[in-house]
Amino acid sequence: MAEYNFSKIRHKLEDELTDKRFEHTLGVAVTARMLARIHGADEEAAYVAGLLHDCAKNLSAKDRIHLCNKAGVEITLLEIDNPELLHAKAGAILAAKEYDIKDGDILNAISSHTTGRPGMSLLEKIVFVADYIEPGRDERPGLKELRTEAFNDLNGTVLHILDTTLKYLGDTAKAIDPATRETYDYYKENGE
Ligand code: DGI
Ligand code: FE
Ligand code: FE
Repeated sequence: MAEYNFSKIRHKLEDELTDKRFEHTLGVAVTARMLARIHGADEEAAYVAGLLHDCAKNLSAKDRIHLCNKAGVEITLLEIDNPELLHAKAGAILAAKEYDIKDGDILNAISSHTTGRPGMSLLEKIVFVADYIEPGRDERPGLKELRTEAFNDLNGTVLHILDTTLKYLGDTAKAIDPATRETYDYYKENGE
């Protein structure tokens, strides 16, 4: 028997998310699965992590903060001011609690998918990249090139996405999470 009940997870997500977010979720899951095949990661883990990466997207800021506090997950003042960021950490908690995910690598991939983090695992990079390039995305800069690069050079793609995100955040005067900056610096310095 397969390790994960994909259709049960999909149905629950369909109930929890808006139609648009659910479509995005399916796009990320399939993209993550293809990237996993190309780059030699576990395809089922990538698919499940892709499905669940935005599972907390419909929660209120209050509920996200509450979930993190209850689980003992540290949150920063910047995250409280920009609770959009917290759907990643809250998502990992929800995935463990509501979707019975025990694999720490999958939970990390959900938790790090918005800002990235220094020293990401292969699976984490795959979900981080898939979130940006899935076929339903049309609003983000550099997509055409990144979609090709992602299948050739995953580490380069991570760096380019972070570079673009930092520029975008600078343009919109949104607060830059230190995690986004640290992840960029790390991949610029280390390459992988
Ligand atoms: O949840 P998605 O829309 O699929 O994508 P995501 O999890 O990458 O979240 C995207 C949002 O996160 C986007 O509006 C930019 C924002 N974001 C990413 N890094 C930072 C950030 N927002 C702030 N304030 N600071 C960051 O460093
Ligand atoms: Fe997200
Ligand atoms: Fe997403």
